[in-house]
Amino acid sequence: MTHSILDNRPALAREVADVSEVAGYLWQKGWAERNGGNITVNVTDSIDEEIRTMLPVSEKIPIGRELPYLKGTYFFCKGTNKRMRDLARWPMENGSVIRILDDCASYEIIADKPVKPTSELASHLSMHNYLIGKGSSYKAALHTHPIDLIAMTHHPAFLEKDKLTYLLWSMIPETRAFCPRGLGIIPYAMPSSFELADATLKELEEYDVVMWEKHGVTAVGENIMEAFDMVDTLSKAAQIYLTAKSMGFEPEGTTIEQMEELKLAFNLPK
Ligand code: 2HA
Ligand code: ZN
Repeated sequence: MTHSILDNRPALAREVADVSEVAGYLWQKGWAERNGGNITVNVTDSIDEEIRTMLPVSEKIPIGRELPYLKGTYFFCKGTNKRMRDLARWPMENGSVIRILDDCASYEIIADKPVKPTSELASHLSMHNYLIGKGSSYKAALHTHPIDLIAMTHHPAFLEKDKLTYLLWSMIPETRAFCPRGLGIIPYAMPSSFELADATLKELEEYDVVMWEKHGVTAVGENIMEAFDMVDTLSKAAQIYLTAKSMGFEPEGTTIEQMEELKLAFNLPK
């Protein structure tokens, strides 16, 4: 019988179970080819004293930058080069808990196995650092590769600020209500780069979901389900647009007046 740090820790086990559930959805949606996409969740609130003093299963690993608000925090992270569909079934073999060390610039891995975190760790941890710094209650960051939304970023017209936001909002009212801050656009940048991480942070000031041009979507939320729901809602709107186009017409979209009405009814920010 092998032991897991999830044993007798229902709160942490629940966090990891939610990540596995979302990982399965990402695979089923066709958004997670091979090792595509990554998830990190700030699980510090579910960490007990025993884990705080637990010996790591890795060396100290540099993050590559200093992130002052992350001192003493813990994250569950998908492993680099691991598949979402495997994370769904065997979360502790395809993901791990990391402890950010007191220098705020390095981390170590805590049981069960020394699974090294995602290649996008720098951008994920930078996002968490930013969120904690501004007092946000958001704990989850999701990066995934939705086919429809990525396809749209291959058209320059859709890369103009808020063009996609209004188009997708106008496809079905739920999009406006459940993705109320819209969709930020980040010009193409090298995957895993600090350039991409910093551009993402800047857009998070205004949006909860950002498109990485010709690459994917990154979303932050209170928890992983919420982050997933926002991307799912946007992808649904994109599907409606594409379905109308494939039927040979330009979808009409809800009017500015109808959107204003929703804004008032739901008390939306934009
Ligand atoms: O983790 O999606 O952007 C694989 C990726 C990198
Ligand atoms: Zn990616």
